[in-house]
Amino acid sequence: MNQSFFLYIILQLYLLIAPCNISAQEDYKLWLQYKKIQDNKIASNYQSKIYRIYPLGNSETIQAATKELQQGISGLLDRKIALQQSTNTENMLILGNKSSLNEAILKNIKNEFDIINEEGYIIKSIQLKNKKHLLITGKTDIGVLYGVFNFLKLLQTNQSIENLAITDAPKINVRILNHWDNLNGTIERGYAGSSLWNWHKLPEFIDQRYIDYARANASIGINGTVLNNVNASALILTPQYLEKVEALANTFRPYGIKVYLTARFSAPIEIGGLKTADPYDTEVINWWEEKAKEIYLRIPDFGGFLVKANSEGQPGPQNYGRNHVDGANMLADAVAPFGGIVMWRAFVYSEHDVNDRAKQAYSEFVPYDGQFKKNVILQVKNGAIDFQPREPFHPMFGAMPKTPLMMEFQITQEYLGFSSHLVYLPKLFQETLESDTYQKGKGTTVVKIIDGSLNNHKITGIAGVANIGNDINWTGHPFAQANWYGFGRQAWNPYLDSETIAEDWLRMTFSNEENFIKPVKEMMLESREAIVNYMTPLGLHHIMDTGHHYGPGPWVSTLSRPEWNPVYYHKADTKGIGFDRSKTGSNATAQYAAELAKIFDNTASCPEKDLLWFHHLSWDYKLKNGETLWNGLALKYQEGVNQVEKMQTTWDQMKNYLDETRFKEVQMLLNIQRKEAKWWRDACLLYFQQFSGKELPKGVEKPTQTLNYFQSLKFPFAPGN
Ligand code: GCV
Repeated sequence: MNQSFFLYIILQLYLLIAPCNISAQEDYKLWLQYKKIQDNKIASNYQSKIYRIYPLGNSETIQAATKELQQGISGLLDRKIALQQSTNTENMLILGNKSSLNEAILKNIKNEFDIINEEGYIIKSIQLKNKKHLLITGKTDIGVLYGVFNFLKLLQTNQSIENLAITDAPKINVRILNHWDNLNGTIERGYAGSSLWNWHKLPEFIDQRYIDYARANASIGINGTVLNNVNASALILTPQYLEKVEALANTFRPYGIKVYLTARFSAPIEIGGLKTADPYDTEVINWWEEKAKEIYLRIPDFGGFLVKANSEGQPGPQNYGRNHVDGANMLADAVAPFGGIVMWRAFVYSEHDVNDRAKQAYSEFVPYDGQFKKNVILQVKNGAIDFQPREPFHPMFGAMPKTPLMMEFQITQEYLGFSSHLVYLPKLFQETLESDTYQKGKGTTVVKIIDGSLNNHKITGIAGVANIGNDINWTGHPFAQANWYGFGRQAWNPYLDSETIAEDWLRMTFSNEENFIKPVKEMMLESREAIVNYMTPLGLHHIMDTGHHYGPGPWVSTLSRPEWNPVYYHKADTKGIGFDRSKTGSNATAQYAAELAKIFDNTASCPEKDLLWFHHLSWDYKLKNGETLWNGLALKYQEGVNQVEKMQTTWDQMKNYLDETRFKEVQMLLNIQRKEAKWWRDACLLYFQQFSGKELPKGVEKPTQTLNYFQSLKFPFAPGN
């Protein structure tokens, strides 16, 4: 082979591989793309205002902040940016915490430090000896790092950097991801590959992904991570694993991320050799105290424990005749000397309790209001069943004023199409946060309980069950990255509008072109309602197939626990459909404030989106638009399918704004979504039709298969199970 032919072959091979690689890297970079700014006017304006970086201090966090600025600016402005330790030249980017600032710099600050907290930041245009500079500061180095990411966001989203005077601080203290990762590398309800944590190679091998994970989280203000599944293995608390946890904690620390672990309640027996895990037993108490000491010796800023106890077969204090307060307080005492907290989950329901499952957590926990130690926070899922496409807010949020409650959202899409469906979850999160509990009259929304402002709680928190795995794009679906991003932004500021977040994410991840932003943002904002429509419209819930939760299964009725069966939830019969939770039924409505109970109890005032959650209604019941319930339900299912088709049309028009691979990826995924939306529509309508005995209304497409066919489908290896 002559040399030029050889080079030609190499070039062809490169061209074949290169586009995929570039795009794979783009997927990997999440919203931290730092692509060259396309608009020359904007770019040259930034060029003229940013000369060099002047970092004050040399902590690992300041080093990370400096490096991020260098990386960001060199990408966005397509030039290297050097460091310089002086302000003799104009347009320096000065970064450092409050104590590192000299008098001259401090003179530029008014009351900004008084209005931010320890994690807050200030970005300000300042003058020193008549020279203009930009200052990024905070009370702590972490605040500075947050400021840097937010300054870069300004550039990424093409905002003005003229006369800047920005202050911002998180409204929630514990902004945390819950990984449901198992030590064997699998992830419960994980749809983006295996666990990111390579326990086998830790502690020696620090994967670059751990650092990029920390960068991504810091960029949106996430400051904690629970590394392992709430269905916990006690082994994580053994020295063999704690050494690995320590390595991760050291990696995340410069980015302000604290590590937490789940605590298996029976660990004193399983790894401690004790005969009991009774929280009243002195040996057990000592064991946990010693374990806490051992952990804090390795990880001085260890965050604390997350516990799932006496729920779905997990051990807990009730195994010993004790209660949740006894269990939580015992662990809280163990970590209190080190400043640790206990996040105790309220996700409990029992097969032995004949009451409506939606009522059980409230009944169990509300009587304990005010009895938990100061460093305990109850972690409550957004709704009373389990992360459904739509649930009314969990009544516990309105009922425990003396106890700090933290929100648990699910970012991974267990019940929302796994990582095949495009669903923008911040819309769902916002709906819950904005719900009015009426705890102290109108306007006492869930968000005011979560941020501690209503009842003056010091510990506040929001947790998101992570959707992150070792897929190249981290989350399985390129748009699922928006759910990770959005969760972080809402955890930082739970009052933020999901539309603003979607727009920022699109600009940072894909493009600043208005013709791209507008339609794709609309598509994202509508996507949550679309999935509700094609899966569980009008308040239906928990009608997915068994075990793996993939696809429809409203017919499932044979599981050992009644409340695991979809028939328990929809209660379809010849008379009608829906779960009567009003005062004529399970009376779950009574767990809400009286004003709200009244609204939910009455079919005329109950929001139609929650109708069948609270009421069992006849197939002929008249909806607000004049349609019968049967026709309305069928039309909603069809609307969901139509919405997905509209999403496809929108996406197909976006080709020119995107790299080929990401464009195609989303296109293929939307195809799956349309197919599965139809599957949901057809399977559910054929099944419910057996009870309604009615024809499908005009406008609803004929089913593609028979009910028998849909019932015969099996998915033995569905992911995440
Ligand atoms: C971690 C649901 C999920 C389980 C999950 C549980 C929980 O039941 O299906 O996989 O277990 O919620 O939140 O504890």
